[in-house]
Amino acid sequence: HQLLIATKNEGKAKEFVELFKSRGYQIKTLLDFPEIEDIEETGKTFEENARLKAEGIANQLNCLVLADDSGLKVDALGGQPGVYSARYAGERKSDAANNAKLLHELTDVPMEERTAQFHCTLVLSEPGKESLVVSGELPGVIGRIPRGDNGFGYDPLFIIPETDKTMAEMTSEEKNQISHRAKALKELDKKIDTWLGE
Ligand code: ITT
Repeated sequence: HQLLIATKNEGKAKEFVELFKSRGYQIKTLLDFPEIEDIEETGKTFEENARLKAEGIANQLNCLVLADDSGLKVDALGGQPGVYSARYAGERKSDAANNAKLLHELTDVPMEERTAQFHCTLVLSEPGKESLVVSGELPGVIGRIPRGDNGFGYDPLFIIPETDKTMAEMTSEEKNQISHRAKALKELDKKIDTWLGE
């Protein structure tokens, strides 16, 4: 099967290529189609935004499309930045700017209250068919200084308490064993064959 991942995020794209290696799909991403315009993420939930991306691109290109809408939910911030994770510090700001803003917002919050979850919702879509929706979450703690150079986004601040490593201090193999994205993909694995046959 050929599968188009409706993402322009290089960090996500790299992870999906690795995650799908063992699954026997030919993967392309929107980085291979620079002429396709950005889909505006006007939804209020991860599912709404993932649907906008998956269904919008599937209808445009008439093919099988997977979209990922993901983000960081911080308990002390009432679940923010959530669906706004990519643009927390403003439109087209860097990951470093988003991380700096998060650290600033949490300045007075002690370590035991810095709990958070990474969330990932995946929507698989094909024109004329009800989309398939799955999600995965990963709990962690937001550190006080960024650590590590791997991964992307908030990975340098997201500590996995069991290992005391941030996600950016893990290898991509380690991250792909435990991540919110990997968990959502495992849910997709359980349902995809039935859905494709419908
Ligand atoms: P696409 O819509 O093109 O896929 P995007 O970056 O805009 O790219 P989202 O709207 O889903 O994607 O925003 C996800 C943001 O959440 C992302 O930019 C990161 O800041 C954060 N994020 C999601 N998954 C992450 C991960 O595995 N590690 C670190 N940060 C992550």
